Amino acid sequence: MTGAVLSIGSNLGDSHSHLRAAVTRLGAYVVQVSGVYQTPPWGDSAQPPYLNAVVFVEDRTATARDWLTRAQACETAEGRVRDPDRRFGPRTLDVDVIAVWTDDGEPVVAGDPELTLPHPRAHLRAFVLVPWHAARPGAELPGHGPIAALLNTPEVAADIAGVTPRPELSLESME
Ligand code: A4P
Ligand code: MG
Repeated sequence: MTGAVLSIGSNLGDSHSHLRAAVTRLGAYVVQVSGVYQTPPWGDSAQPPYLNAVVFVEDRTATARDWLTRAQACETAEGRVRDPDRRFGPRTLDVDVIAVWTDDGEPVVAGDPELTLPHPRAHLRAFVLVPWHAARPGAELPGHGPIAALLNTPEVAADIAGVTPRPELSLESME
């Protein structure tokens, strides 16, 4: 069994609908969904704000690689088009595997460029950490410690003011 935290984000098209579609596609694996937040674009500021949330998933048989496959299937289903010249550019749906744990609670650590775990930029991203912390205040990002502490690092703290809860766009009823 593995549990995982997935980050879902969108800033093209009907973003709320793309997030809903991701939660629906993940289906029975979903054990909890964070609130939805409007977030400033990270890494490439010349694009609209995003809607972001995190999804907590579990599956008795999934490997870490299965979570990446499922994440990418969600992106493809929402018409995600990759622009090789614009790495952090706008997208209908981004689903990243933030961290994976085996059933004994051990985090999966991997340096493979195809699947790096924990996600190499998660500790820098208010759009991941704010929803995660709000949903699970005691959580830790493997290798980086408590999320509560990461929210106080300069890189993350600078972005927090721009992260706005959008409770009217809740995904929770879909669990
Ligand atoms: N990859 C390696 N590790 C992982 C992982 N843990 N999770 C590989 C997901 N993918 C992982 O991904 C590029 C490569 O990373 C793939 O080959 C995958 O196997 P991609 O999906 O082709 O392209 P991408 O999504 O543009 O990836 P990139 O460059 O890693 O960007 P990010 O990190 O996904 O950032 N701002 C806000 N506010 N909210 C957002 O959601 N998202 C991004 C995308 C930028 N800015 C954002 C947001
Ligand atoms: Mg991605």
